[in-house]
Amino acid sequence: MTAPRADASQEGCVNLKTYHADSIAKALSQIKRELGPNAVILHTRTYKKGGLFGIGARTRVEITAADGAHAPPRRRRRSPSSLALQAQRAYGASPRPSTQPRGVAVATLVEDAAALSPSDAAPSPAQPQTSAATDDSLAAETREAPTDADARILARSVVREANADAARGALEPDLVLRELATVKRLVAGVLRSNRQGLSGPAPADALVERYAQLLEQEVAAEIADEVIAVVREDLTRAELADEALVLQQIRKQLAAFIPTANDSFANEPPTDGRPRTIALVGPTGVGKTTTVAKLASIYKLKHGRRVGLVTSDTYRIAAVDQLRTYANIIGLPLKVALTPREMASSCASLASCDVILIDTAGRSPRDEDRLRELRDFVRAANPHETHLVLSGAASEQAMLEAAQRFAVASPDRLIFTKLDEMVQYGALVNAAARIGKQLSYITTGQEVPDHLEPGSGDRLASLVLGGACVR
Ligand SMILES: Nc1nc2c(ncn2[C@@H]2O[C@H](COP(=O)(O)OP(=O)(O)OP(=O)(O)O)[C@@H](O)[C@H]2O)c(=O)[nH]1
Ligand SMILES: [Mg+2]
Repeated sequence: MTAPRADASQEGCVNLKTYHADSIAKALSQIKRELGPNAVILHTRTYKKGGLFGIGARTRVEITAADGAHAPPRRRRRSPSSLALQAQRAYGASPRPSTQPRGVAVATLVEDAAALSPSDAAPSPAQPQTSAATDDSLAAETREAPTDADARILARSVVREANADAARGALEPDLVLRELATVKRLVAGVLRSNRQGLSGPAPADALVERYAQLLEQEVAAEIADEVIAVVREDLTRAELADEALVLQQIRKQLAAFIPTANDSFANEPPTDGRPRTIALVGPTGVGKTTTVAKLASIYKLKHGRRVGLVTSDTYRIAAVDQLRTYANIIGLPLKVALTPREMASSCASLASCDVILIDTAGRSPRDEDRLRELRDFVRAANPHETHLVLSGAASEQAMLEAAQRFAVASPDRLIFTKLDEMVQYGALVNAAARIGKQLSYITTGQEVPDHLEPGSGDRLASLVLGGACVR
């Protein structure tokens, strides 16, 4: 066992210190001794030290903390408002008022950690929770005892670091699980300590489990917080003890963050008398052509519509052949448009169809010339629906960047593909909430037409909460 080590650093008047220890409990204990019970945790991570070629290396915990006198102020939790508004606030153009890092008061966590492994934590008399924050306007709220939000901040930090370490291969899977278990217990401890005076069993265990699950699935912290807060407020204590009900409510609140089209395979013809014209745009290789084939097949074989296909993808060798193969199998007319003018005439020539599906060439989100060209093709088709196709196998950042760049083509719907290749589904919720376009379809595999479903917030929320991808 190695004694905890602290590296002090002064940033302006803020007393910041980084502690290294064998366990969270030891580090928290030392932080409390040196920085006082109001110290705040700003960052945590785990890493390996020592050993030879990785053999026998010890796992160490690094925690950066500031003394309570300079703790970033806590904000009062927002009163619940419409979830759409909350999503916009979480991700919209106007950022939240404060993006300051926030910390978690140490005292309660030390006691929780001590309860987990008594030998690790130094004995510490119970101390009243007060804040030394000097901002008068916030003084009242910062004098509150540590809240669920504090525990969640620590949980988020540890889960984020553990996920990042795991992604880099720096952590063994069982260590990640142990970290997560510790976090769950810490969060549960704080939730329980805030419920002092209430009799009966702690009702929030199901909520704690689900909160940790949302974080593990990489649901954005703002969304996870909001979901948990709303469910906690909506349900009575007795209802919070009902795991099935908690799960159902969390799914409902999470689903509310995902705008959904609700008009997949719509029956009514468009009011302008033209065939329902549907274009798919998106980055290369995300599954546009396959999805066009799935849609065409379902429209024709399941809904009995007359379907026509147009492709403007003449860049990739064999791209036309790929769609032609599907057109021949399903028995559909296919037009090839080399220019925007040909796109318009191709659509006009399919006027007797009920539905026209347009496949476009995949474009790099960074290729502005090609994106403008794509925009001209789409404009010439004048579609009723333009679906941005994004692969769930891509990172959330890549999805958001693609959404930004493909805005030139004015998409009004969103299709997520390749859900069968995903391990964590939180990025889909985050991206859907932030992009703000209606989710029209999801695809869950390569098979035409089986692996396509209408977009559903409830379905994505179920995946996040452990549902099966392929039905
Ligand atoms: N696992 C999985 N693979 C899929 C899915 N949808 C499409 N694919 C596969 O992804 C690959 C690319 O699909 P395409 O339909 O050619 O993609 P695209 O967007 O048209 O590609 P470009 O035209 O080159 O931009 C193919 O191997 C498809 O079988 C899906 O939902 N899951
Ligand atoms: Mg294609």
